[in-house]
Amino acid sequence: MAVKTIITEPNKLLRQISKPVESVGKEEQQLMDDMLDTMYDANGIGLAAIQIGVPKRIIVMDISKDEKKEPKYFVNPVVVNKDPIKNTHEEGCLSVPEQFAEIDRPSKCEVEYLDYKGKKQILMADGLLATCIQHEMDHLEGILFIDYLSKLKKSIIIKKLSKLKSNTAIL
Ligand code: GNR
Ligand code: NI
Repeated sequence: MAVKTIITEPNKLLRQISKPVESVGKEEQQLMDDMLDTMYDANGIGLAAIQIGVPKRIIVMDISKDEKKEPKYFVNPVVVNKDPIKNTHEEGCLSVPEQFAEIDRPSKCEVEYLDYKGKKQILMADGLLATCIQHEMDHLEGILFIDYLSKLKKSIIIKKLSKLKSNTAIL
């Protein structure tokens, strides 16, 4: 159990394509525990392994609002079906701090994955769950939500983040 440092844009690591996990063992479970700690510590609702520098196809999520935690673990997730109807949701990202934008994505999707115990599962997601799982699966491909914005909007955000980084470097 440990809180890790979340990598922020601009950083080439975030652009890596994550590799499939061969099996869910102790090492992967330890990683999922650390990812969940890191996600809760940062008040996020999802986290992909690459955000803490590990290029493995592993995601943790918890979209529950109340105190009762409902962690979800996704290893090697694959979208097997998506709704042609799109839904717009305001997105943020722990790797793109303090920036938000409305992003269109399929409103529903079906995802196949392995759970914490390595058991094959299928999930039908809609609403925030669908938005979040698609945002996280983008991380596995090195894609960030700002990639869907116009070149201008994206460059403004990256400039802000670079500035933010150079300021924190002095402190
Ligand atoms: O905490 C997060 N909130 C969020 C809100 C709307 C859409 C996606 C997300 S995911 C984000 C955490 C994160 O960066 N995961 O990769
Ligand atoms: Ni993110």
